[in-house]
Amino acid sequence: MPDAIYSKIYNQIKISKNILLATHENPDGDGLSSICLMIEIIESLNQPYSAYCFDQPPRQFDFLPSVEKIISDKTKLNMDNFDLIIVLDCGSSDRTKISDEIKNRGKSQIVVEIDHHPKIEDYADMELRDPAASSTAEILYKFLKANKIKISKNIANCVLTGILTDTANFLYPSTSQETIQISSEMLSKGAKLPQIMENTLRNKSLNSMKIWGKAMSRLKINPKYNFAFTVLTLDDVNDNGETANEEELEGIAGFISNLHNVHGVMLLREQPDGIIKGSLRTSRHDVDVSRLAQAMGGGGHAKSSGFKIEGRLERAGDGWIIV
Ligand SMILES: [Mn+2]
Repeated sequence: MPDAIYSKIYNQIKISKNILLATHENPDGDGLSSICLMIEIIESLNQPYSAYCFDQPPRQFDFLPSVEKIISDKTKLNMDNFDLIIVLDCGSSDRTKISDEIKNRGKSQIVVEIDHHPKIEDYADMELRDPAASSTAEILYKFLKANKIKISKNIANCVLTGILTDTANFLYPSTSQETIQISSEMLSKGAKLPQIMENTLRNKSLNSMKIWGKAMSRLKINPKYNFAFTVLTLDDVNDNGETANEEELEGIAGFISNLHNVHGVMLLREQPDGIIKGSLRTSRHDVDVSRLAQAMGGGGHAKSSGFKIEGRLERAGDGWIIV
């Protein structure tokens, strides 16, 4: 990445009068850490800003600095007031749920995109993208270094949380030597590893453990494609009158990708709005599940991607069909 883009974006932040930070719907640890890290930078510059996410951050991320400042009520934003919009960790602008406002922006409004997903859409005026980076947090680390911004304890916590959650604690092949080096440096800067682990990994309720169990017990391997499949219906998720949060269910596909000797895994999960969410994972270097996700109208990374389709899941013999 040429160094100029780092300072160009930093200068734009410094000269802007009102900044909007945004990340994707159903926010994950990387998207939220990236927003919180940018808040640290912007507050230290005393710049006015707002932070927006379509869905409220899951409570497990309450430990992130300033996460309570992220608003989910779009009516509280006057989009015309922002002269700089920074979109973090979004493969496409649709995932911000303010893509109309972004695409139809005024002439004096600048959009900056900072992301590690492969490029599928050109909507930003300035783009800081590195698909080889483990996480958006890892890209922001380089942004901090290039601009000689002091890494406080809060910032170190954000970088480490983003890296750990997006690599499943260094499990995914996106983990590079540099990822580990950066993480080690964040520990020396005061990042609280036990607190991050406690909140992001050891956070499962009894109810969500049982749901995970259901997904495991239904696993089947399709011998033709050597691909493993499983499903979760709405009834499975709401069984005990308790609903597991998105983040708790999100990890299931990652876990079943530990299955030995398959090309990949797919989890189909019914959502309350009549949509089925498909999550694809592979731990093989020679398989790119994002191509399958794209064929289904979705997207994502080579090792971790997803799609959404309308419908419901119904039992058919010893399998399942989408109706
Ligand atoms: Mn990410």
